[in-house]
Amino acid sequence: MSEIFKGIPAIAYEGKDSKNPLSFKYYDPDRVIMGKKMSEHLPFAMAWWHNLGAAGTDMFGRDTMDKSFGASEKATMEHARAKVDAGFEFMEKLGIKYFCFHDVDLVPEADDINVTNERLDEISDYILEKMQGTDIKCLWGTANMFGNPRFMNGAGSSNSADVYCFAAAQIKKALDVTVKLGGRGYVFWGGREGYETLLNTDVKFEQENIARLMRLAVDYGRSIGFTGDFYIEPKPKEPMKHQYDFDAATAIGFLRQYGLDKDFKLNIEANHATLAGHTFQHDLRISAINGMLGSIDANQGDTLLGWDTDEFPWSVYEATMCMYEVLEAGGLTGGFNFDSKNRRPSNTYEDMFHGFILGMDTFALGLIKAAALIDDGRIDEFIKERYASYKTGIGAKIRSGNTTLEELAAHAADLKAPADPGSGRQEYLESVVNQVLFS
Ligand code: XUL
Ligand code: CO
Repeated sequence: MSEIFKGIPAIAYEGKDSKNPLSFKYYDPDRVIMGKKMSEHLPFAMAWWHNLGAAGTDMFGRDTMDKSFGASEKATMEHARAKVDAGFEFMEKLGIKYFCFHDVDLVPEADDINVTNERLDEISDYILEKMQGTDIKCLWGTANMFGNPRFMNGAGSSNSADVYCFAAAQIKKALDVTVKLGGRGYVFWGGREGYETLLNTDVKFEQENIARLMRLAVDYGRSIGFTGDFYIEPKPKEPMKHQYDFDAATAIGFLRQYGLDKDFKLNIEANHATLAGHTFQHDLRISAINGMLGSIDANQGDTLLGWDTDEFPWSVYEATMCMYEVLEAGGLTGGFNFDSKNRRPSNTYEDMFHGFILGMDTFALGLIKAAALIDDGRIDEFIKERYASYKTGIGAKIRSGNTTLEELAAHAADLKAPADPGSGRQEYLESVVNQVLFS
């Protein structure tokens, strides 16, 4: 098989002073941070759809990039195999150890689902073959239940029982392929699970159906030996006006309501959190404190645009606060999937590498700086001290649950005037972050 990314060498760590665009400045896989190698803290993954599929098309213009990878015609099995070849060469050159896929990223979808499934068998055999002799693994798989017109009214939330069965069929096959490839996780992103108008929607009915489909997926997955985590990937909108898995808190409530919280965690995507009106860090924190921080779709949005731009992450502030949450949570069971794509005008093979180098270096720097913030200790210490009034006296009674409303009221009556809760010191804390980041 001939080289696809000709002239692009294996990308090595050269350090922060290197001017070589095809080198890592911060991602040094064997460097140990807080007792673990960088490569273990940061199980990076390649998203099949963006990296091997997306070719720059937007609402106003067609492809700007050539992602045929040498195949004579796109959307053929020849092209599907060329994508596998390109994907493995790409991951090996970057030292990426994981990939993520939707069923229809791997093969062109046929009109007949049985034909699509045969194609998936063929391509997963080929992927398995390519995995032999490498240490590349599958992070997670998923079914695309949003692209085909049959899903226009939803998949698990569809008004049509037949469409619901097609969703089930795709999930079953995507789980088969995920298990075959040894995937760590399985994702549900409900792109069409929501509504355009409440005038035609029975929300309770739809949510019950989605939960049932997830339960059936868990039961089937466990029956074929899938021991990994299922994930919900929250997103508030786009493509639907309102999506049920709006944000981490909403998805956690849903999972608990339907008894799915033992099998599911969350896959938090930076750009989805910001679309929900949160910071990336917020949705990570909410997931972590509920024991549900599973995996991350690493990207970033644009504050000037109100949609999901899936940019390669380059904000070191965001990556640092992300890694701070991940370190404090004790790590991920999943990994960091670059659900990120090159900008339309960045249309060469080299740009594909620049995107990943940027993303990997940004998270490596975030990891280094988050560890430094924790080591510095001022932030953690400040937070601990801020709640010191709960350590003794009436505060300790509140925390232990050993009090009554009357007792608290009597305490307040004795005090007569409100006590001074103390400064929040936000500006000071922000300056600590800057000092750690730029020293
Ligand atoms: C869409 C998105 C998806 C999921 C997988 O916004 O993030 O690509 O990650 O379906
Ligand atoms: Co995503």
